[in-house]
Amino acid sequence: MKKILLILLISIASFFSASFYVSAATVKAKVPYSDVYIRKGPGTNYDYVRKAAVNATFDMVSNQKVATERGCADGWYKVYYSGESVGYICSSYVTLITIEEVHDTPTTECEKELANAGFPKTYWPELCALKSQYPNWSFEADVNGLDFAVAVSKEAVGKKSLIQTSYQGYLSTTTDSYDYLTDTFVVKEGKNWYSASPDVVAYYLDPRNFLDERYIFMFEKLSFDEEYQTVEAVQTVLNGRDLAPYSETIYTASRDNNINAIYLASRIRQETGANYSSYSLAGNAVTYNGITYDHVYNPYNIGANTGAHDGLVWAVAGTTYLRPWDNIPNAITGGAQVISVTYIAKGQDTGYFQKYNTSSYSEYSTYSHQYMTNVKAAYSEASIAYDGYQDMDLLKSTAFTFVIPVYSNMSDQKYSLPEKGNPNNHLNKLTINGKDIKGFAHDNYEYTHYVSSGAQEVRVEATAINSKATISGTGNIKLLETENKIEVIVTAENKSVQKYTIKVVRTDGIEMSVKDIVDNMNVPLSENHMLLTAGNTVENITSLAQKTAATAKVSVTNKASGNLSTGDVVTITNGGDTVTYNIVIKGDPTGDGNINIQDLLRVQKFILGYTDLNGSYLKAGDTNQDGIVDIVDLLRIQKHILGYLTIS
Ligand SMILES: [Ca+2]
Ligand SMILES: [Ca+2]
Repeated sequence: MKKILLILLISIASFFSASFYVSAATVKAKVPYSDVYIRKGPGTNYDYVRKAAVNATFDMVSNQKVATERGCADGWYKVYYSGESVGYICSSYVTLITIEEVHDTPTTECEKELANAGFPKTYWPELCALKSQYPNWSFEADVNGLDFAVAVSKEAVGKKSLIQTSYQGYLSTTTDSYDYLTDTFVVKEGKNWYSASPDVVAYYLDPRNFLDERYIFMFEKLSFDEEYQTVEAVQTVLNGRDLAPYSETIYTASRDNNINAIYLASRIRQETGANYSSYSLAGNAVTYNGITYDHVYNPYNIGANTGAHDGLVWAVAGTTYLRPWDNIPNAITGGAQVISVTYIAKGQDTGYFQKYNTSSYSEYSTYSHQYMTNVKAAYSEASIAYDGYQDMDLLKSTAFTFVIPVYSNMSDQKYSLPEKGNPNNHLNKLTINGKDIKGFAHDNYEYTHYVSSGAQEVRVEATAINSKATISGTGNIKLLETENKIEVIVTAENKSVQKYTIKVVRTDGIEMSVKDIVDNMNVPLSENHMLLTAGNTVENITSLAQKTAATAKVSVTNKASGNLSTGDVVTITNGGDTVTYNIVIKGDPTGDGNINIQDLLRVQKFILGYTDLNGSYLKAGDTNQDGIVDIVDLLRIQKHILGYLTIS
């Protein structure tokens, strides 16, 4: 669907400007359920293309239903997904929502109220929809003045925002969280808690993603209200759970500490399931300061910094808040005191603010003193509380107050969840003309490669670390310029892209350093020694160098031509660059260029301690380059002389 967004920008002088957005309302299909399929046609006889994410909204081809071919008697909606692709969703699972195109100037009473309260325009459509459905609800803006991008960066570091998920695209790829080379993520807590990616943090931090009747409860103001917070409501939240018999205790603790009772029960359910199978409720024994407590409980996991056991230690590590918590009622009531005194009374008086301390009236530093690390904790608790209210039929009748943060510099679009796939877009191999490119590293993205001025093409090949990543830009590539830029593009499963650039320079060689030339010659080096096999000559070393760089000059001390010997010194010059190498002919410790009986005797004497070998001559005696000259080298020289092997 093409929307026409007409933007008139009027600027009057340099200090005044105004903008107006004009557009019609659009209807979208929202899928508030899990496991709903988008299919290729209007019937269950068609394949599905994918599942819709819970609460995903889709642009509609038409808001008229299409008759079913099989299943879904109510008919199907034809929708756009992934941009322009078209699919069908069973209308039974769809709620039609009207999105008023955002405009700058409030027009309705509701918008005027919200604007006056400090809500920017991007909050209006959904809050007004809620207001019309639930007239008793009220919304307060907490305009915190925090830059949204800064808030994301502060909440996405270290262990502040953790997630359990099978979607690797949701995980952080910072160096302390992920190793591209091995494609492994670092467990930050427990068995499978990982750091969430900044995009995921942005999604959960953006209040506009949760302005629906279920998830808005993360912003519910958490003070006690006897009008609707009853023992029965607590029982509803804990229905079927082991702690249901403690509903009265939870209710009383809430009332006495001015905490929302339904929220308190939701917190217990979120942290422990409110079941004895939880480590924190099983009545495990804890020894602290030499004292053993046989049964310890912590239904809120307070102080569980690196795991549930820490919470049990905290539960006996002091006498405040009714500790030690060696029985469930004390643990329930003492924990309520902690939450009340240290969070709600200090300005973190919503589930959201307890997870993300961005409250402008918090007594603790922004981004610190956060109850949970789970990036979704407030979201999950909101869902539990909502179910409780709904089961008690309290949604319409109750005058809930929601305190919703407003950040500075939020984008006009809500921040959305990232792609789910693996994020690895790195290479583990990059070759040019069949050889590893010089200086290859998976995180080195720029290379220079020299070829002779007559070269017509190069062959570039690459493999990615993760098998689900795709690579483009490889193959036989024609060289049309002096400098040719080759871009190898790696696209990860999650669609993130990494570019590796190879500059291929056709040259007669004058720009090349001697080191580059020697690298291209493919001669093994050991520090400043060139390790050669017997039979190499001044001419062929010169020719090798000049094949890479025609301008290279090669000279050998006291030798104009012919066989090279151990002990020769070769000087290579190109442009202004000069490097000198010591020649080692492997198996020639005598330095005459041949491998013969003299070399055998020289090594034998060295092993027996009758003579010494140094520098190039010692390296020449170490025919297998294992760092020592020993009987193995002696035998290799012997076999070489006898023709059983060739030292190479
Ligand atoms: Ca020799
Ligand atoms: Ca050796």
